[in-house]
Amino acid sequence: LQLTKALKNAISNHELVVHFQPKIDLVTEQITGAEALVRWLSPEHGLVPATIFIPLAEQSGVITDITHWVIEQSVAACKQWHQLGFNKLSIAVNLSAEDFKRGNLSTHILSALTQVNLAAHFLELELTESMLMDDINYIQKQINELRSFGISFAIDDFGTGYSNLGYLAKFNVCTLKLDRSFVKNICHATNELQIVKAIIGMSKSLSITNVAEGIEDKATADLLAELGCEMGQGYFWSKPVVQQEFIALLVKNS
Ligand code: G
Ligand code: G
Ligand code: NA
Ligand code: MN
Repeated sequence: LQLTKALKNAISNHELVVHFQPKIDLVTEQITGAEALVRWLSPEHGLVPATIFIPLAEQSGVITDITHWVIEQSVAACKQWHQLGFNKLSIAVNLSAEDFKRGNLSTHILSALTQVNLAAHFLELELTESMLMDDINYIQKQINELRSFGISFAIDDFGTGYSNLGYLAKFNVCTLKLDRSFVKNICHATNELQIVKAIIGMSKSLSITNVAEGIEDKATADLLAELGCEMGQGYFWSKPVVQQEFIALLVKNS
């Protein structure tokens, strides 16, 4: 309860920071974009993990403001990369189901893009499988609208939800992010390897791009590249970092 109260003032008190984790092309090893991950440094409670405060934000409704703020920060950061010459990079932002329950998500996204003059196709929105399950029509309508503006969508943590594969046909997703619970074991566990192989195979036949999450070593990165996975993310390259550090990574990587 105390935490929820403190969270309500976190934006106006400048306690939130967006970190960026690079997404890597597994063939060229170039940075192709980043995922935005919000951090809360509370003066009273210290660094509160997102796994703790995002659910609180969802329950209390503060998530709407947090999402809008994260999107504004993220498109501004992406615009800055472009201005520095890294003008192909994209930015991915996580959404909560709650974000679709107020009517003005797409208005906010469009105005954030307009404000910094960034083309919509540089923004990708990450959804979880469960979000496509409940209230399917309601959310699908907004997804279709956002898609008509050129925004792309990724399914996050793929394989850990109920995996009703019907939505893959219905939603025409561009990207599946392989959950790190599978990815971390592929070099040692046959079952995980076969699951990842099957997801990559299915994705190829549906023209869906794969991003493997949670890559922590070279052997895993190499094996995924060999299996035909296009992109990767993980501590092997970088943890999520602040904008200045991310720009330093871009310079080093170029
Ligand atoms: O990096 P990390 O431990 O913070 O992420 C933990 C969880 O919090 C992940 O599931 C991630 O998707 C979620 N998360 C991080 N940032 C955001 C955000 O800006 N919005 C939403 N909805 N979830 C986020
Ligand atoms: O949005 P999502 O649920 O995918 O959030 C990604 C989570 O995974 C975040 O908490 C992020 O900090 C974390 N993460 C990113 N790369 C790695 C990694 O290589 N290993 C581990 N253990 N976690 C990672
Ligand atoms: Na994510
Ligand atoms: Mn994930």
